[in-house]
Amino acid sequence: METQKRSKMAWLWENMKGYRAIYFIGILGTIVYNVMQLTVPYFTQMIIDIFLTGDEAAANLVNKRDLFFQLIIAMVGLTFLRTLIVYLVCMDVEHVSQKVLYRIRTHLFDKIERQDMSFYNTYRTGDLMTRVTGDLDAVRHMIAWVLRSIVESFSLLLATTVYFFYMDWRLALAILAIAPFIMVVIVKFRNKVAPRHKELRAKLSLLNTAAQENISGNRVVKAFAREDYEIKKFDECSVDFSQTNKKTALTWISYFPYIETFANLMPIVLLVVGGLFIMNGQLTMGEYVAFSSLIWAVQNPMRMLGNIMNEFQRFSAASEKVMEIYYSEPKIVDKPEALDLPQRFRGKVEFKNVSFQYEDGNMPVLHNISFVANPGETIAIMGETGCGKTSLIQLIPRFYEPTEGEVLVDDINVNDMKLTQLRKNIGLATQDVLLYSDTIDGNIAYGDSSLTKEEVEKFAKYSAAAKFITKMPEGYDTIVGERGVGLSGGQKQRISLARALAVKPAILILDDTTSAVDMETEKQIQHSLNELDFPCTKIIIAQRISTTKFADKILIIQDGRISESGTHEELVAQKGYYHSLVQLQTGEEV
Ligand code: DGT
Ligand code: MG
Repeated sequence: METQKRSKMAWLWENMKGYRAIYFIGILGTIVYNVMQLTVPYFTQMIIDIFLTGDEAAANLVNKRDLFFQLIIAMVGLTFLRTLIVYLVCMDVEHVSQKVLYRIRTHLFDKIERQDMSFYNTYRTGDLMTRVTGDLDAVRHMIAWVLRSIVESFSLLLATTVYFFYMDWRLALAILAIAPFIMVVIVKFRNKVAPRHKELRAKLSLLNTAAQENISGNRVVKAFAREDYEIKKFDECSVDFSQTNKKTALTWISYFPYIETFANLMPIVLLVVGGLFIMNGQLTMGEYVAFSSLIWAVQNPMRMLGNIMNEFQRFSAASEKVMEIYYSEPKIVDKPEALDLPQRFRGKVEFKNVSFQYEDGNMPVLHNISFVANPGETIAIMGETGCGKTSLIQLIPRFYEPTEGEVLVDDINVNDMKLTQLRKNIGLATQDVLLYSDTIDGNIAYGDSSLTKEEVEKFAKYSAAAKFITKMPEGYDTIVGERGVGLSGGQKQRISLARALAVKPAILILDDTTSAVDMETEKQIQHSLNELDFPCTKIIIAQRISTTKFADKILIIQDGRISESGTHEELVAQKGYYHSLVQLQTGEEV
């Protein structure tokens, strides 16, 4: 999709904005220190030719003593300078790579955070975690190591080639004639290793997903005593990953001998051809030594290329995954012409012929739903499990958009509102309660951190949570663990209710929020919901008649359709589903 439009390197380049100049200096430094590698052999060649082997060697040693020492000092000095440059270059590229990593990571998190509900249905947590950790590191490695190594190899190779040709072009040609063979091997290797890295990356994601799901689902595992089963399953993922890893490494190893053989042919060619040239007087001994001491500078880049190719393919596989998220866009966003509605909403909610189907589902879950909740009214929604209640209420804050029909709040289509303004007016207590690893106080004040302690306590009272909170050793400062470990289901529900109330919403939506609390507590909650000190429309999904009885309107949903609607008395009189519920729950004939 979008990912394909921009090449990986262009994407990387784009993200290096602001650091390109200093990265470029690093690359320049890389070229400099590699070219400097030639200085030692160059001076060695001079020393040998002037002071050791030439006809005037003995005389030069006496007459040109100064030159001798100058050459030695220059060699040592340049070596130190070179080391310093290498150090600075490493610092430089590391700095840039960390900055770019930080930039991309922040962008990714931002993207993930702003995604739609459907995004979270598509991507698994473990996979997303892999993208922001392992995959991103491969991107960083590209900047810190791969690119620099490419420049390093090529500049060294190029400088040496030039120097070789400068000394003796025929010998240079003879040695470098081997290079194309190595190139062919490298290209073959690349084609082989690219799919391996894709596979490896997918396996890592599976491994991380398995770990993540087991850690967060540990209670289910324990409850079913499935530890051994899960350990075995994880082990399989782990073995699979390590085997793929081994296969990837073996791919390189299988090509390595060819490259080594060709690379090792170079000194042999030098020995044979160079030897002949010396015998013919075409080559000085100093030049031969220079060739010989620089042969590694041709061999090494050739050897390195395989490694570089390997890392390049790793980057390629990883960056594809990172870019997918990087360029992902939530589908549910503010329209350009979205209305600005900064005032508090009145709280009218209306569904007009709404039908809805999940994008990844194959059947509509809601059919032609129409109802109105006037400001301040209480609407109860009931129905069998899976009939579409949660799906219905999720359309109000526009977590999903209807496939047909309209959802209106204060007579305006929610699609025409700004998401933050719409959602700020809605207090939602979801069916699956998730509390953050924070204090109870922090959890209740999640939607409005400016809340005073007194207000937090007031909302805890509204949701009948104050009593059990004050009984806790640290009261409102008690930290509730990850996912609220340490609290009962009903306690969590009540904190979640307080959290929804604390934003003083114009529309309060409760999805089965009192299902786990006892009848008595529920009654208290009911009472305080009627006594709220701010106007509020309530849409309450519940299973108990005691909760829904006093609603202004009760909607019965069956298979995604409203089958009955009216007040308690009206529905009882209809003698339909609601009537049978009443009989079932009260045990009385009504
Ligand atoms: P509950 O909470 O058990 O009382 O059931 P409801 O009434 O809240 O059911 P709901 O709205 O969660 O699900 C209605 C149908 O939609 C059910 O067949 C499952 C399906 N469904 C729910 N969430 C998703 C989803 O994210 N994707 C897809 N494809 N289907 C979903
Ligand atoms: Mg539900």
